[in-house]
Amino acid sequence: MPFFIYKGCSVGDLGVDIDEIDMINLQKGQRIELGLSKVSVGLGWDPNDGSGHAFDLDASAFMLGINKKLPQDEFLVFYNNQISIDGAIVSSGDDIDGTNSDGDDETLTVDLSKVDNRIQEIIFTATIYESERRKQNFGQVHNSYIRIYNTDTNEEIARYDLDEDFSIETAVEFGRLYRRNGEWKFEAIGIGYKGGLQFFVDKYV
Ligand SMILES: [Ca+2]
Ligand SMILES: [Ca+2]
Repeated sequence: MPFFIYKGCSVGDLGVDIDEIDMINLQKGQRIELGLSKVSVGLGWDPNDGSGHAFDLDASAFMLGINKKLPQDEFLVFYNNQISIDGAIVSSGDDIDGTNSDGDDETLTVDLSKVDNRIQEIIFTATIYESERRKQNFGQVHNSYIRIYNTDTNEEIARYDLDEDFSIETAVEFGRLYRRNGEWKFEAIGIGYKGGLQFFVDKYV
């Protein structure tokens, strides 16, 4: 089943032109043992205060099996599927312009105790919707960031400031939760791309 990555009835390009991969060093490869059962990924940004299109950033989660692919489509949590089939990841919903909050505008909450046994890792991404058609990149989106934190204590585990660390990119593979010896760990990935959600769909579906 092909993914329906468009919102509503809008039609634009898919932004699949991946011609450059930019790796940064900040926190890259940082690994942490979580020792907790609930974590949240927050994506925040300021609305466009100038003319032109709204900034519509999207947080997504790809839940992967041992072959690094989704076992089934419903293990992708994104704007058109706001809960994973096992109920482990729930999205707060799609903010289309960054006006939801002065903090996190979109949140993915993960209950690790509910994750399906087939899932070995969970990849988190941030992308700009229709970035190519709207001629946008993270550098234009003030105070844009993605972070992961302990849901119960609000203690931050890792964070990237997207407008500074990925200023010329439009998609970021933020990090991954993965199982090791029955424990969940987190690794910051921090790789930016010029593309959209379709790039990650092509990679993991
Ligand atoms: Ca959004
Ligand atoms: Ca905001």
